[in-house]
Amino acid sequence: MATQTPAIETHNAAASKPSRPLWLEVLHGWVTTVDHKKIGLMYIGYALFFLVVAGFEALLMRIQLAVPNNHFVSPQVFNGLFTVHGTTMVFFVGMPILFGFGNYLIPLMIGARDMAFPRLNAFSFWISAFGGILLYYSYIGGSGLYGAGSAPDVGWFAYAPLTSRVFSPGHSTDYWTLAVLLSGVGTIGTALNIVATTISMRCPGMKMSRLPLLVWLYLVTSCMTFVAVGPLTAAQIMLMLDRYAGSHFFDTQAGGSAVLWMHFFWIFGHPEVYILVLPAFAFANEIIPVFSRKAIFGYPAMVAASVGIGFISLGVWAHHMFTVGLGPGANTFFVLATMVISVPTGIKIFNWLATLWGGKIHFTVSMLFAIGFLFQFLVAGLTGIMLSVAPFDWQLGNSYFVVAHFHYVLVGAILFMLFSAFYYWYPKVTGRMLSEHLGKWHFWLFVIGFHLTFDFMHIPGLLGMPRRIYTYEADRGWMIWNMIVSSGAAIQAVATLLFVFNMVWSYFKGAVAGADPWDAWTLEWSTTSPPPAYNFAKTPTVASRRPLWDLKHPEDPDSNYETEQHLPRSSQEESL
Ligand code: HEM
Ligand SMILES: [Cu+2]
Repeated sequence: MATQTPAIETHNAAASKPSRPLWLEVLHGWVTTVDHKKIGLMYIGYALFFLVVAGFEALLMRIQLAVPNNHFVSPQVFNGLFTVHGTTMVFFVGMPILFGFGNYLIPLMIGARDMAFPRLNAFSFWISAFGGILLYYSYIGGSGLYGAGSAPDVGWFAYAPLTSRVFSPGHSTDYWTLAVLLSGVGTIGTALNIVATTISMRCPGMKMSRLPLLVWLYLVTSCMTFVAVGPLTAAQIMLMLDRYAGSHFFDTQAGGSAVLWMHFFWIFGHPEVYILVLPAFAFANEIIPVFSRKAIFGYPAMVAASVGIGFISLGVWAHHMFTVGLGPGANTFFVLATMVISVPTGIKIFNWLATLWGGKIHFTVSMLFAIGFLFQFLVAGLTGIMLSVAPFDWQLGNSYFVVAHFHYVLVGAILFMLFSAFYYWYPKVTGRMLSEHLGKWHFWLFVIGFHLTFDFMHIPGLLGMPRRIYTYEADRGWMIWNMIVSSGAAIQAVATLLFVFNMVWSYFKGAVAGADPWDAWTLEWSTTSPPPAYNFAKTPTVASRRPLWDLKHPEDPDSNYETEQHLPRSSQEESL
């Protein structure tokens, strides 16, 4: 016995060391992971949690507004609700869930084993997650005008002078500023990773002209993030200096400018809505062709339109400021710039329709949500063009018509496409199918709820109902519409809970998916479901935009729908 080497002893000692309880082992694995798939899932899980929280906040607001002269919540609480609902939905639901999908899918789609900077990836997630916790800590630590513990109540765009120490003497505005600032740092980190991974981690043969469109759109989104988040972060630091270091950047009384904050916020704010919608477009570019059994129509035009949207959307921000008095020159420029953005967006809509045209359409739940997205995004685009006409906006700016418009984009387009993406990629992530039966209930309930809520929300807006009011008189003619809107919101809530139930139930009871349940064509479907930790046993080599399809369907004349020469069939089988 004495003869054993110390190393062996240490090994035995380690073996004999009481191992951690399983739950702790699992927790440790997730908390310390740098694996892009796990980080992607943590982003998605965290965002789903906040979707339920912010959805609940929306429901509370809709209960308050369902009838006139209601006192279900106080004006202060209502101010907190729309501020936290809007901030949460944009920064702690939209951004993390879309970057979560990007994180999970991009390395798999380009044939890589992970993101370029795995530790930066983990850091970006945890700092964004901390931002969300900080925002809700404000309910405990933000000592506002109403004593200890109050939510930020300055609206999601936090206009000056509402954010000054005079109007917001407590810390709730500081928690809003720091929460959003940290989420910005995390977003920049993730965007950096996406750009570096896409440029430097592609497998052999994956030229930029063969990149899945999803990856192209995340590349554009990430570049926009670099440009858009900086000005907001700078403005937030200026705000903190105004609040604690005696500067007067946004204090009009002391030579500063409240309009300066608006410019900084919307230079970020408008590109932000495209940073949210481009990933939704990315999902549509993958899902609509697969369920139409046709390659996407106009791949190069889709790339060009996305890059076009990326650029133009950086130059339209003042359409949020038509009522500020920037003058006819500036207003005219921003009216025209905003209208121009409908050209590349229109190209996308036509290309999706052209892809559907003549296709063998499979109406899976994922496809139903994608078709819903297509219709609703078109409607949202049309009301957007209406609001880009300055005189029209002078009438309807800050009314419920505007609230209906942006929810038509955020819910009707982005949330619909997110649901579609869940039904499409859930089998890859879990190895099981989401129930199509429950999914069809989810879809139709959500469609009915959505249209009751946001179609009818336009009407009180046209009848003069301003946004952010916590109640209204009975003689305004807004009651019936608000009742319909609120009942629609309740139906959306039920549909969303049904979706959450389907996600949990299918994880244990769903049909086994196999590697490629949809007969798709991008590389993530060439791995097992779920994919192994190392993604690919051997780095694949691709020779077209639809590597997997070409392998499975050599008979398809549409196969290799790319002009370039590609590898002879045998080496392909061997390479994949
Ligand atoms: C799904 C159902 C939803 C309902 C019923 C809903 C309802 C509402 C309501 C009632 C308001 C307050 C309007 C006001 O008083 O001015 C609001 C504001 C807002 N919502 Fe939603 N919302 C929903 C989803 C979303 C989603 C998915 C997003 C973003 C991804 C979002 C982003 C916003 C923003 C940014 C505001 C403005 C907050 C502010 O004025 O500061 N909402 N929403
Ligand atoms: Cu805008």
